[in-house]
Amino acid sequence: MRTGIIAVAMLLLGCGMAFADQAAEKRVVATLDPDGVQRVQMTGGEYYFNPRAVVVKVNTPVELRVKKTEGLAPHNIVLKAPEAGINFAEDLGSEIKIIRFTPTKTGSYPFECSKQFLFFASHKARGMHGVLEVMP
Ligand SMILES: [Cu+2]
Repeated sequence: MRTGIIAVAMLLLGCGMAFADQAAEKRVVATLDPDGVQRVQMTGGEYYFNPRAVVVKVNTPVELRVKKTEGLAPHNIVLKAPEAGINFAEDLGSEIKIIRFTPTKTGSYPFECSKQFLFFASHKARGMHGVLEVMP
């Protein structure tokens, strides 16, 4: 009986840690490299971005290094916030694509994949979107 309880407790603990890991993986704070550029690696696939939330510092150059996971569906990453110095739309490929910008205004800016196949739900509607958080 006692071992049963311990086994269940360990199982729950294990699940909790797995979820924590997943959550941590989906929100990433950009690393500020010695050259003063904040870099983040991202992947896009069916139908998600990982990380889903990217945190950067305002008025500091950013480099998003984005690539597509395996799969036939084409993907892109689009963020239109010219008022904050961010404005890009890049098709993703199996090679890393480098997207450079310097955010000039704090706030939360949504990005998405704007692809859609015929009459099917858009990639964005299927979950392929995220948010860039620009912090002071
Ligand atoms: Cu897509």
